[in-house]
Amino acid sequence: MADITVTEHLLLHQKRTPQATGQFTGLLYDLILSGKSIARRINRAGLLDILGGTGEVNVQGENVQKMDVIANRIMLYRMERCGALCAMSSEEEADLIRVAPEFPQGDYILIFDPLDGSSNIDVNVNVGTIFSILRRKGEHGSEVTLKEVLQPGCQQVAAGYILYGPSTMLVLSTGQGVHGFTLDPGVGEFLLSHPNMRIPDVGRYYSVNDSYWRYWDGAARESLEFFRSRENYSSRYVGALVADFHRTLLCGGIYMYPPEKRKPEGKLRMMCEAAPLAFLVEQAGGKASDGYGRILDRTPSHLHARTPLFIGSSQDVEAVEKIYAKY
Ligand code: AHM
Ligand code: MG
Repeated sequence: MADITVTEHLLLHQKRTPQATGQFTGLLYDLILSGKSIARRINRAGLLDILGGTGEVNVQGENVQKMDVIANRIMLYRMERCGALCAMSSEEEADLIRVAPEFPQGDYILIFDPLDGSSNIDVNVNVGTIFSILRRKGEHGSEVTLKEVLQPGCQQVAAGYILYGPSTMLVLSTGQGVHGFTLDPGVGEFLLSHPNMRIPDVGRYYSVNDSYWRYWDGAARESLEFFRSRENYSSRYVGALVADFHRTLLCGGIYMYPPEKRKPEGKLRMMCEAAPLAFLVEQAGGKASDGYGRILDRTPSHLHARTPLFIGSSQDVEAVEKIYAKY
């Protein structure tokens, strides 16, 4: 089979979708380029002075890693110049970033976690960039309002992630299935390696940080017991959502980050983590829930809103929802 590059795939998709414009394809192209730049640095992490923390604490109250800052800068620099965006929101930035007037303005909004799982980077374990793309509702060229950005996940026009693992992978959906591309470092291109990804209806692995058990309510504890007591289920937890999600997508199963007494909203961010992965999982035939309902139906109250997350194989997520319904 001839190698299909992600650019060829996008152009083919653009031809098949009448509403797809060159602007959107250009946006993805620059996003992919940003991912390649981040991958290049991460691949040499132990050789460059990019390991460890900066000593700062971000808007989320978490320690900022040097590589968080680098990945965030790469994304902001390139994407502000791409011509397709009017605004961006990053996990590392407190406020909405409006594209400066000296750059061409587009109609899309980019939400991203520049480096998910960054506490793993010092130990050379997978990390990734998660992104979500929305279309603005306001008039082209006018100042974007926060309300335009706070859209429910079902309105995303595209979502995906770049996983920096043993190989670098791009997993992307523009609403027509999920497709995976692997970076061929020799060619310098992402090549289509996983067309039409589908998640099994029922899984093999459950993935949760059960050291927080003592902070959980009855529903979360019962959910863990449900999977723990089943035959053929094994446990896996990387501690980088993007990596745990990737395994769940390929092998089936469930990833859980329930609410806790200390964190009633859970830990994960709705806009830059839960919603884009929920979009992908549904496109692949799976489900994503906050325990009580579909993640993609929730409208975030603010840019950094958090949510509990149960995501993966449809039957596994349904089992958790049944447990939550009793409480
Ligand atoms: P980050 O985006 O700052 O890296 O934080 C989110 C990460 C997720 O990737 C991961 O699943 C989770 O935090 C792990 O949290 P915990 O250490 O509480 O298990
Ligand atoms: Mg994250």
